[in-house]
Amino acid sequence: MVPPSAHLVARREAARRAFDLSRGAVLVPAGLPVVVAGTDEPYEFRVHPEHRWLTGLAEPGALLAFDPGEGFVLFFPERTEEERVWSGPGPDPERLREESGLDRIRPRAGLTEWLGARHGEPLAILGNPDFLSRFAEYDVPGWPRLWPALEPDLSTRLSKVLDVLRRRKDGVEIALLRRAAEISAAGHAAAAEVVRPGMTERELMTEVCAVFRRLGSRRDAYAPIVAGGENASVLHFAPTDRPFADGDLVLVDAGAEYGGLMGDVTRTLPAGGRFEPFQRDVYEIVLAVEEAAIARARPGVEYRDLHLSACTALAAGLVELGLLRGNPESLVERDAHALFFPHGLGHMLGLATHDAGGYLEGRPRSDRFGLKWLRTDLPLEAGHVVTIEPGIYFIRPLLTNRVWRERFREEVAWDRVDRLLGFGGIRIEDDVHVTAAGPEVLTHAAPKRAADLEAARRPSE
Ligand SMILES: [Mn+2]
Repeated sequence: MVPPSAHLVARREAARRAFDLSRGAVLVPAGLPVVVAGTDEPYEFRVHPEHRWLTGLAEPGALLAFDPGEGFVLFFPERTEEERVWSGPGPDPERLREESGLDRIRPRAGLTEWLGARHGEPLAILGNPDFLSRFAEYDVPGWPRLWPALEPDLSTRLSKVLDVLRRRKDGVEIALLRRAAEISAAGHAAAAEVVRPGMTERELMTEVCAVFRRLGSRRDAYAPIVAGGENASVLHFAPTDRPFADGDLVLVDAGAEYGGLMGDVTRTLPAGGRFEPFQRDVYEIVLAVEEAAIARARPGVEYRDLHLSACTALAAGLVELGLLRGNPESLVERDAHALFFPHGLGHMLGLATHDAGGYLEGRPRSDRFGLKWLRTDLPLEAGHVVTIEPGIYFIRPLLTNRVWRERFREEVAWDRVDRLLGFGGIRIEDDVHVTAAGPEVLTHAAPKRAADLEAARRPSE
């Protein structure tokens, strides 16, 4: 039988080889709880993804340590009597050993000695950098004397090594991502059934997140976006008590976390159960662009090319709608499409919603208006999991900006655009596992064809 921690042993072995250290030491702190200022209440603890990827654990205050001679050691916090009175016994070393597959599990009180024995060696700190300011809370009060010279270049190099390793998801991650995606899709399917005029953004968010919790997700992957009407033109809109009007489109971007892995799904729904003709025209353009990009998400394809093809297809759609004028390729070269689609086509998905490793080494981010918010620029490989999320929005701060209006005087039908400033926006987003056999859409169970969304709407009692 394969032990449940075999994949973690394999990850650490891959990291050990890729670190390629003949001397020196590495610390990977999990992170400490952060207290809300002015209260004695901590924010919900989120373990650093590098610590979780290497250990499978999410124990506040733990540190993974490594040196090429001894290998990996986990230092865990032992609780004081007072902590045991208020918060229970704390982590059990036997459970940590089983879950992580690590042989060396030691109380954190031994960390000072471990560091002292390696004094003078190059040291890298990965994981949560809170160690550098909160070393005393990690039981290393003598840190400033113990380690006067840190090697930031080594830390940067090793952190990039982990970014590269984390790109290709292993079997356990794929299984958890599938489940996170299924749960996320179920929440969106429920939203399509219950959305209606008079319901507020926060009420709809509650319906979606209740499905996530019931299906075993412990928390949301990110702060949910639920936006009715013009609010949907704000890319990261936080839901309010505003009720939906009958003709509103409602953009829902919400995902469940499962086993530390993230789901990330967006659907845009007609609040009244039917798309109006112009809404439907825009919707069909975005959907066709999304499906075409998904179909092309295969090993060897440059994500940036997927993004640029999507931009060209969106520009062609906007020309058809009479909102842009000209040849779609030249419109994209001039970034005119970015007035309506300013963000990137998507991102890597994993232990973080915007996961590590999105840019290939040596590729800088562009400062072009149409590319600067692209989060992914690398050739896709089997085992990558990415989102595909095109959209068309009517974003007031962009579309009323005099500089843009002057620069794109000829390309944009401004009189028509001005009448659409209250439209909001449409985004459609799925999570895609890239495989040699073709794209696996992990979130396929969330309906997205216009007719399916209209049919999903439960009749009002
Ligand atoms: Mn996303």
